[in-house]
Amino acid sequence: RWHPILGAGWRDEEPATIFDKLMSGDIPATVVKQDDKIFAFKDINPAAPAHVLVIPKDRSGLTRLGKATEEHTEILGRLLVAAAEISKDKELGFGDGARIVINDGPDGGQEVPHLHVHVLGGRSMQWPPG
Ligand code: DGP
Repeated sequence: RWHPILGAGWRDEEPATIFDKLMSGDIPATVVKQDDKIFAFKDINPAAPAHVLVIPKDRSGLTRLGKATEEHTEILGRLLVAAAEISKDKELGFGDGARIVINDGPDGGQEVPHLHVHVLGGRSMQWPPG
């Protein structure tokens, strides 16, 4: 199946989400970082002074973290390394440290079925989360 960003060989039985439209530029987004595998952008509804989402460009099989298998090991590492770099970016409003969150499925509060890593910062976080 052909994908506007990923080209041939893309596979996923799950329907596209709004994140595909952000990646293609159909819906504007403030892009923070991207490479061949990952895409990072500012959350439209920030829950902290700095709030960035990091997603895999190819969400094949990864509509949620709970679907991850051994084959996703590399992309999961890439997402966390990107989150680590973003969390140190003072120009984005991050201080010393951040809250890195993955909401997984209905009980986790996930709304968009395309795996995404929340990178939240710029204020002191509380525990436990709500
Ligand atoms: P979650 O609840 O974990 O599925 O988080 C989904 C996040 O996606 C939520 O914090 C808001 C963000 N989001 C949803 N639609 C858009 C959009 O059109 N643009 C941007 N930048 N973020 C979006």
